[in-house]
Amino acid sequence: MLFSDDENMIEIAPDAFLLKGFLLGNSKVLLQSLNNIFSLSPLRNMETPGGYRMSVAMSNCGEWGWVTDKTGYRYTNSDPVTNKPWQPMPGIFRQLAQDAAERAGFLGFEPDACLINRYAVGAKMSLHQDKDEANFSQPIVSFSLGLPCIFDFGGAIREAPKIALTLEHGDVLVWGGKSRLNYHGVRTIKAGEHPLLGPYRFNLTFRRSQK
Ligand code: MD6
Ligand code: FE
Repeated sequence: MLFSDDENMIEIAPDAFLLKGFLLGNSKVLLQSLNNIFSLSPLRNMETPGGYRMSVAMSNCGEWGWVTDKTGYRYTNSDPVTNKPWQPMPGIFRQLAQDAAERAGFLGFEPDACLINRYAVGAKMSLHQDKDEANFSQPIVSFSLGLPCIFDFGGAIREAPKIALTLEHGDVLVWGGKSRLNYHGVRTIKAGEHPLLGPYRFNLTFRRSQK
């Protein structure tokens, strides 16, 4: 089903919205752009400051990219694997992210970073806050493609109660304002095969990382 405002936008918390099926109709063009990015800035499993290898493989596009290594989490304007700038953010990515933000009531979203996460079956992302940005005034827009996941959305402290959302191919989450620093995580991806994306879940997270 294609996106229609009223039925498919669910407020999950103050200033946090799930836009069911928002990307349907753009899957193929998104996948083409992703494959182009991966050919130039390959997916890699980065190392956490604690010395663990992440189960999620990552790349970035846009002016700034999120990275982690032994020395910590940060945004860089070049890819540490290739030592070249990150690939530009495709126009269709920016447009869809801005449109989704606007639907959710956030006008003037200007993302300068797009983190691309690829989850193989068995991968997960532990509960965390997104707080490496220099700018919390803009929302985060997050695209889900491929296999579904269960996404835990909590509160401002780690111990706060969580709601479990199923995120499916084509869904977009937009959150900012009062929810911008809420804890969240992705539970272990279950075995499956998506017709377009294979045995993977992809997540694209758009942010304003700099002032
Ligand atoms: C994911 N997403 O969905 C991981 N963070 O794979 C995130 O960590 C995330 O979806 C901030 C805002 C939206 C998100
Ligand atoms: Fe996050």
